[in-house]
Amino acid sequence: MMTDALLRELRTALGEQGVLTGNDIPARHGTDWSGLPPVVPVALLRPTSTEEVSAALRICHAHGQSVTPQGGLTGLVGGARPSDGDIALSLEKLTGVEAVDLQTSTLTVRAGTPLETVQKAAEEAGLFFALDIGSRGSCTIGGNLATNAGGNRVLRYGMARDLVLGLEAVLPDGTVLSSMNRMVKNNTGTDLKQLFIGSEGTLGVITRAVVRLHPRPTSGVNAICRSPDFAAVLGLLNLAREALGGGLSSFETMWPSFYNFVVERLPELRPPFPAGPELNVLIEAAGFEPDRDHERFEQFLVTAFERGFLTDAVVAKSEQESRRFWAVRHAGSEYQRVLGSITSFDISFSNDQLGDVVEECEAAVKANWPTAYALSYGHVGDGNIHLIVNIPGVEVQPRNEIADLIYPITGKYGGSISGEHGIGTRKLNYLSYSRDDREIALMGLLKRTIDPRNILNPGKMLPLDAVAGPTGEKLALD
Ligand code: FAD
Ligand code: LAC
Ligand code: ZN
Repeated sequence: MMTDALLRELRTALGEQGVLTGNDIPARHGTDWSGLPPVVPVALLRPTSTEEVSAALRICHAHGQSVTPQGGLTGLVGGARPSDGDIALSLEKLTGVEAVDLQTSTLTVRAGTPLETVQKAAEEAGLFFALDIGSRGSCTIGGNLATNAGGNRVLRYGMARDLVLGLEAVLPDGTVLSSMNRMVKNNTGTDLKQLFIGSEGTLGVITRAVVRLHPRPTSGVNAICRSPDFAAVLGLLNLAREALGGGLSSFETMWPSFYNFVVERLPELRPPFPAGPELNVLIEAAGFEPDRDHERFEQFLVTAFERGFLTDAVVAKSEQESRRFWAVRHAGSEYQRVLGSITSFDISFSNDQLGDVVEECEAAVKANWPTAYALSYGHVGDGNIHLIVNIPGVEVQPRNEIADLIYPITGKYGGSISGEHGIGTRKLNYLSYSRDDREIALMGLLKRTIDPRNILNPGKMLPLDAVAGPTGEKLALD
């Protein structure tokens, strides 16, 4: 519980501006993009340095006060939404690119910096930061690492995890762990930074990072292709890998359910094809030989057409048109506005299963709610799809019933209940579809070891009973 003494100590450490309470706390700190109702934190901390983050956590730890780390609040699973009685610790004042190093192709950045700022800083230095997601303007690099974000270019450059060389994090008791490594190779024991990447702010607060940059491509081609069925989409993917090689950077697929909804309900996005039964694939290729890259892409399309992998294709003729294609692909971010409350999924599989999975999931939803929308799209190159469900005219969407249809299908195919968005609180009850008892027990043991007072983002990512133990029998080998 927050006491006057705790508040006083925090104000001494962070200054008046660093600790907001009551009506001074901006409403947006109550929740994230999960659609969960807001919970006003008991205080909002806005540290401006690693030392202040450390001081704040040391004080909260001593008082047994729970803390929710917050980045750009674009998370989709409730990870940054405070629980009752939590203090929110926002990284919004810990911003800025500290250095771009051309020799090592690395960039050193503070955790609260928006992703788009990092991308621009790399670009200004003539290099390229490959992580890219639809929320780039608002999400922060710290949040991207805490969630191990995926996005549009995983196919070529990997997840956020693959783009990090060094990390600084503050442990729940205030200890600063600084591994601001710029080396590519460093096999000196357990890679500790990976503990914090993807653990959703439950093991430490990320304060700084060293990220990898890549050479900046000098040519880019974006096209939307129409494929008659999912087998053709897989054929198209294999051919794209073969024909475009390392140049292939995105392979995003929109099933007819998703695409036709955009055509009918969001015509202002000007999708290039009319509604139809085909699948639509947004392909991005980026290279270093502008003339030859375009030629190679054209040849790839011709071969794909000859082999029946596509029936039509539109290649963007300008930057503006490329952006328009991507806006169609990112139309999912408009769905809450158009449909109201939605239930969304972020499931992943080996990519050859996606055709059957989508068919089964959409059919299961329709069988229960014949008028429902079940809209499928996603990162087929990575085996990761998003499914958006809405039952029209129903004010309180039956989220649990919908989840109880989709997650068993995910389990049946041996898939993951989260390809990229994480567990937060939204998916806590379903973790066991993707992780067995021993895995969950080991995660609990890690949490207890690093955060014995359970003050950092408690109740997120791991069910509380897994954190409380016991672990003995569950971890014992047969
Ligand atoms: P927040 O939402 O503030 O926090 C997310 C989690 O990280 C919380 O658990 C929080 O406690 C923790 N956290 C935040 N900062 C820190 C820190 N410094 N240290 C420790 N823990 C921290 N995600 C994808 O993976 N791929 C996509 O393609 C994608 N597209 C999106 C498109 C839209 C339109 C939207 C709204 C979201 C999308 N997302 C996507 C989800 C979201 O943007 C990502 O999860 C993003 O990485 C979250 O960053 P954030 O700064 O907003 O974090
Ligand atoms: C996307 C987000 C929702 O891929 O992950 O659009
Ligand atoms: Zn996604």
